[in-house]
Amino acid sequence: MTVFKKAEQLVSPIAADVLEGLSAEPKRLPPKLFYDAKGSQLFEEITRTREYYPTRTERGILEEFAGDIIREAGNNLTLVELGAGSAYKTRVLIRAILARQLRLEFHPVDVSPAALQQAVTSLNGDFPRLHVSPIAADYSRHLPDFRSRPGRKLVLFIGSTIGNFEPDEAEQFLKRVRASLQTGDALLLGFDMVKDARVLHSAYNDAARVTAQFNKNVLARINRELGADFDLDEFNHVAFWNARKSRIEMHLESRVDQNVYITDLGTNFQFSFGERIHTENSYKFTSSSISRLLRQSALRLENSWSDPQKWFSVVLARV
Ligand code: AVJ
Repeated sequence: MTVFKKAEQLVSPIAADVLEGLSAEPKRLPPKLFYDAKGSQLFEEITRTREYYPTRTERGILEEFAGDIIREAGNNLTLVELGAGSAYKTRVLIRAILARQLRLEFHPVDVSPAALQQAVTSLNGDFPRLHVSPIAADYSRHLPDFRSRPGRKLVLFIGSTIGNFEPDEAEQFLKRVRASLQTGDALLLGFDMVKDARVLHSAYNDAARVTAQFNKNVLARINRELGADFDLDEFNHVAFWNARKSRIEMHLESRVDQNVYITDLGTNFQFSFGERIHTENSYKFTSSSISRLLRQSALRLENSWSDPQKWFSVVLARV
């Protein structure tokens, strides 16, 4: 396994992000902090709620159109996936590729060596003609250079993860991905689309309150990893559709005036009644905002596939 990693760290790797975010005005915490073991499990649980449509909608599109998508992508593919993603969605694409070529090299790129190891073990067992070469890296900071590797690259960035980036960050990120590829290589991107505000609202305010638990888990994680004393009952889960910015916002709102001490930072943080910590933006797209983003990133939009309600789009872009 190729591992890109800084030297041994004495403090928790989340310390700097927490200090910076909670010292900012307004307070914020980056959404990548959601995904410790517990948070990843809660996200999986969210995808199974009745209200959260994106995962099952994208899965349906991939199941229906995998053959078309792979034919469009080209011959002699080498597959790269940024972020663990749901192994199931990747499997659908791997199966479609192996129906057209004898062997496939697959590079999952993820920060978590544990997630990568799991992917290697299960995929190798199920696809004898697949060779998995995992790359442990934080792809938002460091992208491996794929230009020297053989075959036409198909880079997967599915699950609408791109929706977590600010519009200018999404553009910078796609430009960097493009720079790690060669002319003729392809990207497969998943975009959650703008739709009825009630549908969007419910997806982030499920009745079983799994999303609320997922949001609050970031505080539980800070308690566990940095020795903080957040009382999860003293914060409300707040999620709403911001139409002007075309995004769902998630926040944690303090129910009282309170102080929280974080031992590993040696610092007290003050929260007033009603004060919010901004924990996530999940941007929603239109066909024109997708076209604009790809154009600005110097990528060619080659084809796209949707569900009948047009709630989600899977887009093939060409370098
Ligand atoms: C994994 C970023 C696509 O934005 O819908 C789910 C994360 N947050 N419920 C999304 C999430 C709240 C999810 N993404």
